[in-house]
Amino acid sequence: MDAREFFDKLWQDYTCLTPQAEIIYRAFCERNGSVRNDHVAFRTFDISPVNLESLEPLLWGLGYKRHRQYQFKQKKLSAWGYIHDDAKLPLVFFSELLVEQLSEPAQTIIQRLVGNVDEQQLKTPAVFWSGRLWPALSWQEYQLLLQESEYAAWLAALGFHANHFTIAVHHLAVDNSIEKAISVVKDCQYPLNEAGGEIKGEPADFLVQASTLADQVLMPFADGDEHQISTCYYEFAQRYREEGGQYYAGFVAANADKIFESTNRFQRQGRL
Ligand code: OOG
Ligand code: NI
Repeated sequence: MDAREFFDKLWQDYTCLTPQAEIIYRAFCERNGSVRNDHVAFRTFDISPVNLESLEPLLWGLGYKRHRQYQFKQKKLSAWGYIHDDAKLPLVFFSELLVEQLSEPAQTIIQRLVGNVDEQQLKTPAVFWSGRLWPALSWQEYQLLLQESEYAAWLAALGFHANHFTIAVHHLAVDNSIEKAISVVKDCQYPLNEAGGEIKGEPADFLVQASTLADQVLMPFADGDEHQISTCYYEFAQRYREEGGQYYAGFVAANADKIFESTNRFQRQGRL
């Protein structure tokens, strides 16, 4: 599978879970002619065989290489940014949850889930849209994870998907500032992630970002109940050129820390 096919398939899976992305994408296409994807993000647990180090060779196979590492102490996450020689291809942000830092009960749940993974399924890049590779957890287990790590609950319930795609605002013909991009999203009537303010970062960071709040889906849990949970969101990134004239190709940990909150459904309920 080449990188283009990879991102086409990834987008299909992502928009199934995230109908807002298709609608917002179309609105931007209509106004700007074409829309480029700045980056996609993936989430995983730092437990073999699904940890970042085990899965990233699949990214090497697509032509990506490691760029820079990021740490999120409070969220108990570690991440890498990846770049490709073909500048037309999106960047990749791949994070993993440091499971040992969670409570024993949370660790036990996650170990059980990961124990169900069939390693055969981790051999092709299709794993990145393979969804849950373990049985549904109970609503009670979901709640336990949610109390400690919203990321853990999201990943346990949904499994592997692109967590988001990102419109490269700096490449847009018309809506080429984060403010203009935000106004298009508001016209589509999708709520934005307001954690840390609508706009994350400053031009001095070479990257300013905004994101929607994740869509919601009715998800069946192991005990037979169905509950609304957050799926995925859409992001908007405006990059600035560095001294050499090239666009900044990294991420900004302080921004990312707030972007992660886009899947936090308590924000939607005005409780965050
Ligand atoms: C990733 C959040 C960070 C960025 O652009 O800084 C991020 C996630 O929610 O998994 O995407
Ligand atoms: Ni992002």
